[in-house]
Amino acid sequence: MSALADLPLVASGKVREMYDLGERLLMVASDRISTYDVVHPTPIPDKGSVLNGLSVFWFARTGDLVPNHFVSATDGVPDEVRGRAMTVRRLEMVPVECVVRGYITGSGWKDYQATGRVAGLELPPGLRESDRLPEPIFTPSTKAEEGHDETVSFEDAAEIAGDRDLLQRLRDLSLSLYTAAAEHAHGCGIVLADTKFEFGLDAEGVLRVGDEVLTPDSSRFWPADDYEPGRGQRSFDKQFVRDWAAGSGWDKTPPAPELPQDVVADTRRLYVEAYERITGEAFGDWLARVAP
Ligand code: Q0Z
Repeated sequence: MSALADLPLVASGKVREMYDLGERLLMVASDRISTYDVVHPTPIPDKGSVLNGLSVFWFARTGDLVPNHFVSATDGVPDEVRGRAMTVRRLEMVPVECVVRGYITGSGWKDYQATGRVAGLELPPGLRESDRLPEPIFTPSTKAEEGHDETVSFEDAAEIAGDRDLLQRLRDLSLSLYTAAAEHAHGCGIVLADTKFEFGLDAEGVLRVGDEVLTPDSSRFWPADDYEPGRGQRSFDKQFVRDWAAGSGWDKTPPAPELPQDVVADTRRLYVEAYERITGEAFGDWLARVAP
């Protein structure tokens, strides 16, 4: 098995990396954590394995609904990153972020307050922050300059994708993935408020969902037992980091501060709890299942 250091790096994000395996790609999730878009110097042990394990779970669970890029969490995965990496098919990515919102929060809430609409979609009057929407909505976005995504209308996204029929398919697939996942998560005591998918075409022209899916880094997970509309919700995974950051005097500009060990330990527990609630599997069993 090749060592990670010998593989060509093809892309890197704030908290993960992608490597070239020839025919396939290797997607590696790190233990890094960001708040307010800034990565902390302190890792959260096992965060990468939790997120990767969740993506693997969802790819298996939704593969009959929507084809995806997942190949293996073991074959071709270097020993040193087992648990937090998967091999995937290469796709030609569609340059549109496929956001689905079931609840009104974040930038969607801001846009709704200013205009009564999100992504050009008219929403009912009188919604409160964090309210559940009458039905999930597709609010595509595009990568803007500063890495910050900009919500666009369906028509603008269709223009960017270069194909209106393709965007219609992306919308339908995104809504069906979100609906299936939100229903499953709700049964596990987690509100899946919103999420983001990325799609691409494989070598045979088959449309597949790629990237990570339905993780706390690509979605908002809220604990269902303290869900209450009319205010912002606590994040399932980052509540301790954000609470600590708010009381620390950090002004949310880089560099992010080191995290205290109790915040690290509490946050690790929340990630593991998210994995176990969603998958119904002990987190240790996931690690053992993919161990070299
Ligand atoms: C995903 C990203 C990451 C940094 C490219 N199956 C695929 N085929 C071709 N390209 C991609 C995928 Cl998933 C692809 N990204 C996002 C992921 C690190 C950036 F792990 N960029």
